Amino acid sequence: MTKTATQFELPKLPYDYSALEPHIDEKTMKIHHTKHHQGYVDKLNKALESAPDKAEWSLEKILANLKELPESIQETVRQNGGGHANHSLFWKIMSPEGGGEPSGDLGSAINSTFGSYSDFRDKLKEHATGRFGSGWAWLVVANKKLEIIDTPNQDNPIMDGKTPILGVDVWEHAYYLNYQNERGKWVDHFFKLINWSEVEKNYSEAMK
Ligand code: MN3
Repeated sequence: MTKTATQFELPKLPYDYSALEPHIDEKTMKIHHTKHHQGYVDKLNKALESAPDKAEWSLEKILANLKELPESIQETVRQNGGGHANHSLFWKIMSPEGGGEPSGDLGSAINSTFGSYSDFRDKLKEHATGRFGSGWAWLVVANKKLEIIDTPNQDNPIMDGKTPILGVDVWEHAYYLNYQNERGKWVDHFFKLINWSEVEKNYSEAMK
């Protein structure tokens, strides 16, 4: 994740704001990226001014070691550093050419861990729709094995020693304009956007 000195930066999207239509509308993408994600970055940078000795730390290192930060900023960094990490991953694992099923090592691992791609899809959807309130559902690598989990708020699996390779945002800001209260419908459409080659890269990185 991009960082110059103590400053994290909003990453550019790898596609246009309208590119993920009809699954995500342009207005949702614009607000999500330029207001929500930008807000996390700004608040994270502001909070980290109180921890100049951590200026060289990566975001991953910060999230894995929140307790090492001054207590007064731990919660702010948890929320906004988590928000920055979560969204930076989220944008990259979606693509206008996304969808389909994973192949290669990840495809095999999904089949052997969850039974089949459709069992995987059902289980991720179950976590995404079952998470009460705002949060995320994830495909993670933990102890070299795949797991599906969900987290509250902007918590990132790194905080729990797990490596996220795919995440779906189930905050209302991610889907409300298009899907209103129908989170399950949003998740069904999310599957049509998954950039599996990116997730496969994340998987092989996490298995090293
Ligand atoms: Mn979001």
